[in-house]
Amino acid sequence: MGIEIETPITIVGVGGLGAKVAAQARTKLNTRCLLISNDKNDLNYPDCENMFIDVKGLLNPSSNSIRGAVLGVSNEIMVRLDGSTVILICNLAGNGGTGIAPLVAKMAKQAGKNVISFVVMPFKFETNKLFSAGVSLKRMQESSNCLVIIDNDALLFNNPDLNVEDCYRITNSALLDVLGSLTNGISLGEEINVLCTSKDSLNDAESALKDSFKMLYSEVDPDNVRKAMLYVIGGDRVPIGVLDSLVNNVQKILGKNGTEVGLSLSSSSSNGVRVLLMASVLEQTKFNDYDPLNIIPSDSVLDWDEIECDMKIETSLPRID
Ligand SMILES: Nc1nc2c(ncn2[C@@H]2O[C@H](COP(=O)(O)OP(=O)(O)OP(=O)(O)O)[C@@H](O)[C@H]2O)c(=O)[nH]1
Ligand SMILES: [Mg+2]
Repeated sequence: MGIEIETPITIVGVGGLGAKVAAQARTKLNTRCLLISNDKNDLNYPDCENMFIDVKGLLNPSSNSIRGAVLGVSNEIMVRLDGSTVILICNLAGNGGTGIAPLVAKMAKQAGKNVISFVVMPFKFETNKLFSAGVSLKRMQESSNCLVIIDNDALLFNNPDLNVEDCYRITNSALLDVLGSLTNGISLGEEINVLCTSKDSLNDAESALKDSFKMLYSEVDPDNVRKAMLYVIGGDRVPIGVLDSLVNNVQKILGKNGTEVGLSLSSSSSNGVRVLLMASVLEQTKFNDYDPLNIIPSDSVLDWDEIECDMKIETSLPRID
């Protein structure tokens, strides 16, 4: 069963990508929006509240330093996480996202909110980011009632001809399409949800679905999928027979273990059609391998409960020597 989202909602956008997508989602969901970043340039969106994380004296702060600064203003963040539900949008491919988002998710959970998190994972070639993204993802999962993951790498792997800008546009629209569908009564799975998308504006819905399947296969074992949701953007122009065959194909491929398949249609301003496939899985995804220590259960890791961070301690005590 999908989860119902209680209102009032606060959308929280973390970092550059989080702020960009959250500001657009705010218009779709017509709700309060709070942007949090250690970069002032991310916070220039009208109609959104801002919170600047000041990592004093550092030009290129690490995630741990950003976390230290977040802890310094945690009371203020708690006060601003208003309402019953927090929808958190972040990028785990950047220091801002990995630094701020797991802490905000944890605070929201501790304050008894329903936490719905949308996260973007790095390209595989960003090798220095994979470990940190993997650890942060695990923390986000622990603090979220529902987690939606979109993987830059899976999109690029299947579409190596795309440039980075196109890739960003496609993943960001997929996130916004799913966020927008919430107002049409479409629900999300309680587990980990892997969001896959076709390239934009294909003329053929069936090849768009193939694109999304390719992305899915590079992220999860299809046998682990518990629930699947097909979003056809521009679907109001697709013949009903084609829609029927799309759902049947998903059912044939993923429905072996009684997997439920749902369909959501929405209109599109462009001529083509895009097909998104959201798969709800219980545990195992390719992201588990980003952190080699994942094989150790978290309750056996001594310092797992406290998130690692660097604190700058300012003291006016005189030196004794
Ligand atoms: N899908 C998608 N990925 C993005 C976007 N912007 C950045 N990324 C990914 O995030 C990585 C880091 O880019 P940044 O520009 O630092 O992203 P950011 O959201 O500002 O990250 P922080 O400032 O660290 O929160 C990129 O290499 C991409 O992997 C975007 O608009 N869409
Ligand atoms: Mg940034």
